[in-house]
Amino acid sequence: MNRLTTLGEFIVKKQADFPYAKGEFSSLLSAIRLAAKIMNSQINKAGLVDDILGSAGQENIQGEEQKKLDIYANELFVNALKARNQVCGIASEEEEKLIIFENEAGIQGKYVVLIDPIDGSSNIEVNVSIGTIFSIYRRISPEGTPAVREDFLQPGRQQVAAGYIIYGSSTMLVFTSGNGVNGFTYDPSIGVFFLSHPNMQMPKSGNIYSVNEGNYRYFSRQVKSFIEYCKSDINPSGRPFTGRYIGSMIADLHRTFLKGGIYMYPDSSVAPDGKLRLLYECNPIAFLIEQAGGRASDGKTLILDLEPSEIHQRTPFYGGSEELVLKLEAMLQ
Ligand code: P6P
Repeated sequence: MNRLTTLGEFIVKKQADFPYAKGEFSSLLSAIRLAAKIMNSQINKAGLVDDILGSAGQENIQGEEQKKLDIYANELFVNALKARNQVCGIASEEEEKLIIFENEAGIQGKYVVLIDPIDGSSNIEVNVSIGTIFSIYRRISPEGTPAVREDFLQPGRQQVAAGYIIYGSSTMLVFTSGNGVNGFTYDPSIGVFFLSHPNMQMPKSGNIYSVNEGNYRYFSRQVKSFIEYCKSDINPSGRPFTGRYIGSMIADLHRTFLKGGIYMYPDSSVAPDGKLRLLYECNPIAFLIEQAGGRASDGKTLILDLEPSEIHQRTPFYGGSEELVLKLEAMLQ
């Protein structure tokens, strides 16, 4: 049997590549790894465990109905990260306000983590892949003091690490710490993530476009033109692209990483800033896409260069194969 590398071994082996490699960072990643394993077990039996499935009967900051699993995942990741004393604060899609750790260990934490605990949660009941997205920055405020808003409002280019967990036909953890993207597949029989997708590379082009065409009538003329381009025979493939839209960003983007193409959540007349959140959805995904050789922008500016102003702000998002995102940007001019 070929020697498989576990996530733990990978972190140790690559320790020198990690920023500020004094072990805090690997401890932080191992907290995420632990929470991912627990989430995996809960999601895989969600249909059987009625206290996990279904609506929590309340809304999150986005005004979206919170699913019980959203709340469960939020508490799980927050507690797992808090327990490691490397984190001085957390921003979560499920929390209106920032979570600032003011205890002695918390104020010494060097990192802030921004997280979408369960993205695509509306798909829980229909057994479609869902995901967790995380983004990690080194704080800019002085250690020994409570984290402040500015620690969380750094441009995506400042991230020290980012990743996602996809709970699908298999559970995978895909992350970057600025030296390429690596994918680890979970073996639940022994509770270990194994390196299965080393050095993931985004195909430079592709023939899959991913957008909710139910919103077509609300898109700008230029976005409509690009969608028509994808459906025509004048694109480089000489034939209409394949349309694939799962409605779970992580599932759509994981396919894009492996097969190429473009995932789009445009601005529209009914959603002038689009729907996706900049800090804990678009920035981490854009970091991964750029590290894998792809491109992610809001149609004009690279996502990682946007200057955040609000924790829960939204942005139009176009990400995937560089050739297709460049073509879209040209058509949006
Ligand atoms: P729509 C899920 O809520 C999400 O944030 C992404 O995971 C997904 O791609 C998108 O929204 C789906 O939104 O408006 O197409 O249903």
